[in-house]
Amino acid sequence: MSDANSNSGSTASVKLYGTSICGYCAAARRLLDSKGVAYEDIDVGRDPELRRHMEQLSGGRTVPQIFINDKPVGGYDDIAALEQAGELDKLLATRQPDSGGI
Ligand SMILES: N[C@@H](CCC(=O)N[C@@H](CS)C(=O)NCC(=O)O)C(=O)O
Repeated sequence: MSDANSNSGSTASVKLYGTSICGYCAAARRLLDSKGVAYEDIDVGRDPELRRHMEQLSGGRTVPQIFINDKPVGGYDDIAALEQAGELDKLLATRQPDSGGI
């Protein structure tokens, strides 16, 4: 059982690291919302240490950074490209394998 996400059945674990004042974050949230997917919205706007953690995990320096099943998939442009390629739904439908925790 996870404290961060409670996956119901067949959906992926999704995390969005972002801020409240970022247009790309808003666009990413809109896209995820349009998919009806639950995600953890982690505000790094007032927490430089958390932002550094995000950068280390993702390898990206901008917000948002999105993770699907703990894999960094990039920012808004990246999930929009996945959507255009018809790949986003597949990723979102993939349930997180039991990772044993990281
Ligand atoms: N291509 C990126 C662009 C993201 C981006 O430029 N985000 C801005 C905030 S809206 C950012 O992080 N700028 C650098 C910074 O704030 O340090 C995406 O689609 O996510």
